[in-house]
Amino acid sequence: GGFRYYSVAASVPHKGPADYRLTVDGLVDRPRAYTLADLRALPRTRLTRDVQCVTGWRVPETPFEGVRLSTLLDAAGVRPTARAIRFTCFDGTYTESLTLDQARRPDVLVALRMQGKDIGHDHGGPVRLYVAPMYFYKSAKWLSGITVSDHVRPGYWERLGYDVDAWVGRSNGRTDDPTS
Ligand SMILES: Nc1nc2c(c(=O)[nH]1)N[C@H]1C(S)=C(S)[C@@H](COP(=O)(O)O)O[C@H]1N2
Ligand SMILES: [Mo]
Repeated sequence: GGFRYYSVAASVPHKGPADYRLTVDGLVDRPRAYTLADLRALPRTRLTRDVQCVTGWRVPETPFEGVRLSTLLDAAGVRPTARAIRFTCFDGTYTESLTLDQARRPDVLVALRMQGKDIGHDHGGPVRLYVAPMYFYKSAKWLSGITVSDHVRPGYWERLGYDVDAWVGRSNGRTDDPTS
């Protein structure tokens, strides 16, 4: 459907309702591990935007559905010294980052559905991050950890040169023209 399958890990375990967990920890008052059922019980947000990979491919008007990251952060009680979020994945390798202000945007989701279906394994299911206003490398697949911290630690591709602030059209040397 226009997507390319990307994984920096050679193989990724499959996880589902029985063994999936998403931990929220770090500079929070109430650390927690969510099951898939816990996440599915929370209020949902639906967003339809173009998906844009920094290498040029793009999938127009892709619906995503999930829980706002800000909902999980509010539930955890973010401490005043917090400035950033680090995301980890159960592929054991990929990481991502956001500033706390970016993470609180209403268009940043802990996504459970994509293209009208539960997110399949290849697209990072059962749960991936979805950072709608940024290039798709920010949208970490197989999300397993959200750690609140006092500084941004650049993620996997960011240590290899991609911009940490990955706004579509305004980063990585790109213009607003999706074909350029
Ligand atoms: N865990 C993990 N998440 C990841 C990646 C990855 O290699 N591993 N690749 C990123 C990049 S560069 C892109 S373009 C998208 C690709 O998502 P897709 O495989 O669903 O098309 O996932 C992002 N999230
Ligand atoms: Mo990408």
